[in-house]
Amino acid sequence: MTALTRSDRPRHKETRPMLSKNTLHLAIAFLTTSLAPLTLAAGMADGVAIEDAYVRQMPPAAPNSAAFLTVINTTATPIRLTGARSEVANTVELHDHIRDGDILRMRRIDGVDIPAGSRAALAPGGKHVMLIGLKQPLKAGAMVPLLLQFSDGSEYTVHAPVTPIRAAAMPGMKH
Ligand SMILES: [Cu+2]
Repeated sequence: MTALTRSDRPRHKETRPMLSKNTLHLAIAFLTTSLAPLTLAAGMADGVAIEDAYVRQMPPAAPNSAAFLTVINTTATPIRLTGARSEVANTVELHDHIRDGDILRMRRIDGVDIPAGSRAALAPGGKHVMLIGLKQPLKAGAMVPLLLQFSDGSEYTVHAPVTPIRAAAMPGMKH
């Protein structure tokens, strides 16, 4: 299971209270109240979970990479992954592969539907989270924060380890 935190849009803006003597008790009060919903979400009380998230390690000069993960929806309503962000890349898009002769080409997609009580795997050769314009080379084992956005406005942050995968698993990576 991947470490998971949830934050709704209005909450996502990070606040970092200064811990001076005068404000320490206020800061403690803030932390006590703000941690409660995060703890709840980490237990996936709302029935959505992200599993097996990882980012493909690339050669140092590679401009792009991709993240893979499985979204699990145990709720009674369909959900839709509509976007993602990460601080490691200039642009993050949802992609799928289409077969073009012998080549699998990638194209941008608007979202990934996860039916009620179902799961959707974003895996090599299929749908993936494209990390375009890496700001620095991704080192194996490093944890990449990935913010996943859903159509109901909810957002999840997963930390995906950078993992080498076999070249054969990613045929014809072409846009
Ligand atoms: Cu792609």
